[in-house]
Amino acid sequence: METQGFCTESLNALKPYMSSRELGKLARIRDCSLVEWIRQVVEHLKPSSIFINTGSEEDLDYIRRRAVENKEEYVSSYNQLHTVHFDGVRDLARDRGNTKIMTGKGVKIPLVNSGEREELKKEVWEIYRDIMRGKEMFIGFYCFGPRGSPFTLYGVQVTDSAYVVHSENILYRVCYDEFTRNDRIEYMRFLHSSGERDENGWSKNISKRRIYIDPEEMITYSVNTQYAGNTVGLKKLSLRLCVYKGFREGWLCEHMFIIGMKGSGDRVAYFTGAFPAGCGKTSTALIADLVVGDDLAIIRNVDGVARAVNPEVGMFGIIDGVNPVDDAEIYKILTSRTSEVIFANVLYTEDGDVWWNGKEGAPKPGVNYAGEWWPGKRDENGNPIPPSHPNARFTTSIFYLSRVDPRINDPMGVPVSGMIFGGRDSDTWVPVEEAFDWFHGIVTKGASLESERTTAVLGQAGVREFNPFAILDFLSISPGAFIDLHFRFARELSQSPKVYGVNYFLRGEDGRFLTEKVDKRVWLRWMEKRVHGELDAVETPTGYIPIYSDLVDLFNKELGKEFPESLYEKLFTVRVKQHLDKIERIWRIYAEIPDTPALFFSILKEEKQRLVNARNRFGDFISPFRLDRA
Ligand code: SPV
Ligand code: MN
Repeated sequence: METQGFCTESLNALKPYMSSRELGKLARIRDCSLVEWIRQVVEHLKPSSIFINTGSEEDLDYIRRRAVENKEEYVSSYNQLHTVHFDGVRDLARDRGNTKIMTGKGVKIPLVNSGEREELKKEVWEIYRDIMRGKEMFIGFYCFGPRGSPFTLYGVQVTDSAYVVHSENILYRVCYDEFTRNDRIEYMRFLHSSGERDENGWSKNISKRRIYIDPEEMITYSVNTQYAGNTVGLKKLSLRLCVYKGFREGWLCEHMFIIGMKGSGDRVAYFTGAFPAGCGKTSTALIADLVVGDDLAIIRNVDGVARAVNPEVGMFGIIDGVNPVDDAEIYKILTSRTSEVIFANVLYTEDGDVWWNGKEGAPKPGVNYAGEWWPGKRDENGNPIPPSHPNARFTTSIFYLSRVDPRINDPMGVPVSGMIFGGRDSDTWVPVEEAFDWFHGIVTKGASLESERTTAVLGQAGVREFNPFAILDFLSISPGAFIDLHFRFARELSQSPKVYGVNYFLRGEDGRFLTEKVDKRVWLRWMEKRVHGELDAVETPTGYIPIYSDLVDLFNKELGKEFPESLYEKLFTVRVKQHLDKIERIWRIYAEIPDTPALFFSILKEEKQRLVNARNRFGDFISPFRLDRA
């Protein structure tokens, strides 16, 4: 009997691979070029069966069950909604070296790992040949943004990993229905296979791990890997596609959280924030009054206003160190009976419990990211193997957060009052500083972002890694072009967001941190008042900083803490030499990037001149008390 559906020919060819029930689900998809692409993929990868995820409760349950049956996830004996996944001991993080942007012949992108499209395609396609033999293929349809929003992108995931689809069912809105209603949606395609897996369930052929991203065709290829940053298409693979699409169309796709800070009355100011890994991004998001997103933001110009949506509805967060005192809310979610959580690379104990570094009680023997584990276990070099990995993660819904902002579902997003950039910096940036204007902020805060890689030795400044906009790993265009995009974007706005630099990692002469974790709330509160024009500021050569008396008030109101004058002076001293050295480093990097806009260099040059002038007048360390109010 002929198959019924919009795309009969492709569907007929798929018949041998899927049950009539699943074929029926696929037949409702209106875009025939998508169904035809699926046919081509299926005929090449040769899965033994295909499952279509419509997002129904039944389908979501089926995916959860298959993840367990495939030994991709292990269920906690204390909570059926908690499962543990292991990526494999050599597959615990993003693979920078094997992640490449596919480009045309001879095209090189500065600071971005890339390769020629046709060559890479040929290579990865060869690896894919017959790779799903004996395996089930899962196909999921997702929205990358709120339903019915002009911001939203769409994505189709094709994978042999139930864990990947399970993760996506938590992290994104399942939008099968949009694909059955509309044949004109533009969508991203994510093709993934874990490849052959060993007795631990880990991907075997790590030497053939590839993550290739084709921004022109909006397709990503990922193979022989399981770590979500490499496999979950809508997470970081989509980010590169989104950056590229935004670049072409004149809007921003950012590696940023979106938070709200409340002011007097029912006033709320929204901020987006970019921080390299381990610099306080998640903790800032969670300390805010309202959370719209914790990792990604799509920002567009709507009637002259920059507005942001979070394309996600879940969190893929670092679990290492999450404890009941410092991270009470996340801890509660991760130990709640009613929350659905996938734990990755934690310890799965012999009694079926989940344990990570930070969890109450001592770890019992069990299985962890490196196989069987017992207290005191060492690796072949004699180094102790921790019970849970430092990059162990949790995947859970953002809606469990008590401070989630209902406007996360607003198709028009939230207006952005400020953009925050923060890095791990022991000696240069002050705790909070407002840029003179958008262009100054983009150049000296966003594009100049650096972060120290190691802080293991007290007092010793670590190696600084350049990470513009905290997005270097996810750029599909030149950093110069990305800066230019930010310039262009703001020129069309009636008012650009303010730009802030923050630094939670300033150290004193004794090597100790000068600020406490909770102080973030004060810096955020100050920003909220600044964007409403409520507070004056002190003008330094690098931007506007808080006035001492305002911080005394804020520390008192917000945290019930004293804020000594001496601490203010230490925190907000302008460290001229450190700033000049930084400008030197940043200048040298961009001097090698041909498409860096001329405006970038002139703004940096002006900053340098202001610092030199100030040094001539005040010396190398300038107390904020010596500077004038703006
Ligand atoms: C990050 O590293 O920025 C993450 C985790 O959010 S990953 O998915 O690996 O990118
Ligand atoms: Mn991230």
